[in-house]
Amino acid sequence: MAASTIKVNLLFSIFSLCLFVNACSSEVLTDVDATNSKEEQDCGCSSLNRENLVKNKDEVPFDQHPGEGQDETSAAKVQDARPPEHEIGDNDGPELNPALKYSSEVNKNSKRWNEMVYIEGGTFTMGIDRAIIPLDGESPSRRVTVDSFYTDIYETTNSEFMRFIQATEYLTDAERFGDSFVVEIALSEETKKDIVQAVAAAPWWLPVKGADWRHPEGPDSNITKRLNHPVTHISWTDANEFCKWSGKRLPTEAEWEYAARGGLENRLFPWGNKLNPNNDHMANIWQGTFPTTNTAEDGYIGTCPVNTFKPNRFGLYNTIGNVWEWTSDRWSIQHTNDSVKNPTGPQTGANRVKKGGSFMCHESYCYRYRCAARSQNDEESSAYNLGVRCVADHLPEDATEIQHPR
Ligand SMILES: [Ca+2]
Ligand SMILES: [Ca+2]
Repeated sequence: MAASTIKVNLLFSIFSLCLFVNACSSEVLTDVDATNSKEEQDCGCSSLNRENLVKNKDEVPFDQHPGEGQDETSAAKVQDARPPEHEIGDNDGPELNPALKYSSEVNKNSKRWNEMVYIEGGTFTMGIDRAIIPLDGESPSRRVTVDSFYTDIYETTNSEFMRFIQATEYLTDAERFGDSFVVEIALSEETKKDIVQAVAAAPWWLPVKGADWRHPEGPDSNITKRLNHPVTHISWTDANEFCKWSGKRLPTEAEWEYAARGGLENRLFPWGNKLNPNNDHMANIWQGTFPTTNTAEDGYIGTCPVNTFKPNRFGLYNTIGNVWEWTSDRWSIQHTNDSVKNPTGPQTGANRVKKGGSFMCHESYCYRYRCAARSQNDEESSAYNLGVRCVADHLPEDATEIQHPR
């Protein structure tokens, strides 16, 4: 073969190789782009502070407003999206309107949701090595040891929070600022018509005047039939004050994750890796198309009673989903690979870690209903899907200890 032919063949081979590599690179780039866009398609609940508001919600692109420009079916779903009223059960205590009526008599008769379970300390794998949302600092996985503690088995209910307010006359941050964040599809037309601001990064979140723990969907809503649902619209500061008043404290992120994992190592969810084992719904999240249509296949459009769905192996309900839960840790996405004992997070930083995801989480926008997932808000932020679960070093006097079979 002539030298010139060999040279041509060699050049052709190199050219082909380049094409192949380039094609592979493009594929990789496409994947990366897809991953990034998934991250960018955020539910926006970490952006919920009052500084992120744009002045005119109509400046937000038209197609980002849920309910607008939708077909008739979607629009109907949007209109139906307010949580249905739940009938009061035998365990819910007397019918009352907590917005109007506070008396020691009421509290004496209302069911307590104050059960705690003892969590024996131990070492577990915290975080995940192959982060699903890397920007949240889910990785690396690391061995973490926590001491024994008690934890509430339920998210804090409206009725438990009402006891705190009645005893202390504490004013929550949402009440102090006069507003809190609610997702647009949960609002009545009456409430929506006066709102002129939106969250720039997530226009389906609106600041609603008069939204607070007693009025989850704004001034024309109440919690009368939701006393056994998790309290919402409480800031980190409110959550911290409530836990202290209860003789408890906020969990560290490590304690929260240790308890949520229930002794199962390296699983996505508290019950394993499959979201709906045996076609059972295990948590209250979002089914359908976010943010316009929630088909509520799990039974709930909004919050659910705190004892819904199966508890994990430690006896905890709804760690994943229903409402996000505050922790005491400040936010950072840098973690050491080293084994650590009782980590408490960084010493400085404006934001605090929240865990577990909420009824607003959908895989396409906010795949954060996982044990290793995490997000953050500043200490004064409050929202429609953010609550708390307290822990304690010693069992408080009025708490009931539950022995949960493992
Ligand atoms: Ca749901
Ligand atoms: Ca939860």
